[in-house]
Amino acid sequence: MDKLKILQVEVELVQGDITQQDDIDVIVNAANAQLETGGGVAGAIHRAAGHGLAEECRPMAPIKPGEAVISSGHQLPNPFVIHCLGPVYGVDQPSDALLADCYRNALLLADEHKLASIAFPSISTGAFGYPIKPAAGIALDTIKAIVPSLKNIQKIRIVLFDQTDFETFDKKLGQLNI
Ligand code: AR6
Repeated sequence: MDKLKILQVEVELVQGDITQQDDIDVIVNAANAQLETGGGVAGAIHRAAGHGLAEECRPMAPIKPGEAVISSGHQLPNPFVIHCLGPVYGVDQPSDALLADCYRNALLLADEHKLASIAFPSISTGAFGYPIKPAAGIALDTIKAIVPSLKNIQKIRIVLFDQTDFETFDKKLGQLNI
């Protein structure tokens, strides 16, 4: 299952690159606390957006684990970027609650800005070491719990870079009790 409707919101999974989601209003960055370019998904987003993104973000840094801030998308195809700091697994505690905060805060921030569509990467499961299986469960459970509070968002996409990560999320989506 790679698509599911929860109330008014379509939740979908795709395998691909978060910087190439040109039908989406806001993409989420798995950022570092300083909102600097960094590696992984953050590096890809900053490269695609151009230098203006880091410049705009500088005054908003540092952010804390679980926090989300919004910027414009610069040269990305998306008008906005939401930057979330995921927990470093086993270091920022409780990691599960902090990871859930990322998804919840990003969704609420996008909804406050009256955006209709949002795309997430798998936050914290790269350099920050969060195991993909529990991370997928937290991401999808948090989305399910927050959907009834959303007024504007109609599409939530999760973009998985790796095929195996896609399969893990796909299985969890199939297990979500709607
Ligand atoms: N599109 C979608 N997903 C991607 C892409 C992409 N272009 N590139 C990587 N991924 P990570 P974290 C996946 O390490 O664990 C950075 O250096 C990747 O396969 O980007 O939250 C920051 O500056 C993985 O599943 O984020 C921070 O210091 C997922 O994105 C730190 O890493 C997250 O991997 C954040 O670590």
